[in-house]
Amino acid sequence: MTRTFVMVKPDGVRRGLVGEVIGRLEKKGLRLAGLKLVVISPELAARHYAEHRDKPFYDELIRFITSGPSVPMVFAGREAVVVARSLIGATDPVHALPGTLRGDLGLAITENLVHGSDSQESAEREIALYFAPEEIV
Ligand SMILES: Nc1nc2c(ncn2[C@@H]2O[C@H](COP(=O)(O)OP(=O)(O)O)[C@@H](O)[C@H]2O)c(=O)[nH]1
Ligand SMILES: [Mg+2]
Repeated sequence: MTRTFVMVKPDGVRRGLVGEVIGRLEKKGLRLAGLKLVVISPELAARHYAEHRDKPFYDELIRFITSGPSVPMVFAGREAVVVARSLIGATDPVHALPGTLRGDLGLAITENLVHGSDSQESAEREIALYFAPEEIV
């Protein structure tokens, strides 16, 4: 049993797609183990996306991710990191396959609905950024 970090980004919250994202992950069999609604500060955004600091899209990404409430979550289950990434789909919704969240529900690359950790190490780092241990059940 492993856990992963998933977050509905501000576009997903604005569009009323929180329930859709949670529903798909739950129906697959992942268990919701932590959830909150937060407006991410620029400081937290910079820590979350530190790996992208030098990318041309960084400033736009930080502006977007701090632009309104997000829904950070922890999901647990068998191979949770891989399963969540596969349900989310490719980074660019143009290439995300139908049946995935990004493939079915959007077209923009920065505003691509949902974040999912890309490895077990990233998952533990990201969970710790958003949740205190007692907030995960
Ligand atoms: N505008 C723009 N945004 C990007 C690009 N690549 C990634 N992003 C944004 O930055 C986030 C983080 O990128 P990355 O870790 O590579 O993708 P993810 O793990 O699939 O979310 C993505 O989810 C997008 O919101 C890009 O080439 N252009
Ligand atoms: Mg990533």
